[in-house]
Amino acid sequence: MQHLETENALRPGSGGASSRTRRRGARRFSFSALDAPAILGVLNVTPDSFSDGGRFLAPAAAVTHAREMARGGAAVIDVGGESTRPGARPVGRREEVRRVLPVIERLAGLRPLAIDTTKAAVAERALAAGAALVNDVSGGADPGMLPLVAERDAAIILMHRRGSPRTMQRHARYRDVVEHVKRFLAERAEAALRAGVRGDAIAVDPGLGFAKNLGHNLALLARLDEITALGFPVVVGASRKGFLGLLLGGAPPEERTEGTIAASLLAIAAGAALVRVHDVAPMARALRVARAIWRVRRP
Ligand code: HH2
Repeated sequence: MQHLETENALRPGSGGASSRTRRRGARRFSFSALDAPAILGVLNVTPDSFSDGGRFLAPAAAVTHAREMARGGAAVIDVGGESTRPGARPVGRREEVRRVLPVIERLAGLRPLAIDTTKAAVAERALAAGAALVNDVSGGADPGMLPLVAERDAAIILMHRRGSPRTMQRHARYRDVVEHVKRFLAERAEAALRAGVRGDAIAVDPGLGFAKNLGHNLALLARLDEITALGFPVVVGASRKGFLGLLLGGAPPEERTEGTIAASLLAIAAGAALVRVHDVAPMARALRVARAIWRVRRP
């Protein structure tokens, strides 16, 4: 599996910043070079994440967990220093950098690293320290984010959400959630291309649980093919989310692994390229079985 490409491997016509503006020798991430479908392992370096808050706040614990996820089958590790759960308190830029930077520095080279942030200033430090992707749950809302990603020749995951973690559940109202999310993601991907981000460095994500109720989450999963039809790799993050708890009679986050795997596999069957999960090893085992079956059906 090859994740990182050299400058020379850029496919002609894939768009992006001119080679003059790219940092020389920068290692690059291409979604097209991923052995998709693949797993994005979640590493929350936070005290308050909804399912694993506080477990990986110490850098040593975070690094150990990242290594476990890499061994378990994660193709990419997603490092985050700010919880986005409904009601979460915002974290200042300095504190976010303080949490993630030591971890990114120690993990550089293990797997391609994503920095899960909405702040361009945090992304800048993380990219300089070795991250190759930005995972932006705001879809690149910070005016500095898309130009930064283009200038650093990095990759970006553009997610749909409405409002902030404190207000988002108030915004869970749509005439047609799939149409709305699709239009938003198409517009943000266009904005990324216009800013100079390479075409094969852009992925989109419907943002399960972000200003979405149970019906919205199910509609997005059931009609995911409408999102994959945009032509960009699709990332899906169902892992341990509240809607799974609702479907499982109020099961707490630690009892949502099977639900996560079911939702993630169905997302992959509908064309998702990456699934973002906490429980990497069980997900990877399920994916191996599914892949064996799909290989026979579609050689
Ligand atoms: N979900 C969460 C955080 N980042 N990124 C993408 N691309 N897609 C998602 O669905 C997504 C995401 C929320 O999950 P988690 O990181 O486990 O919780 P918290 O935000 O409380 O840290």
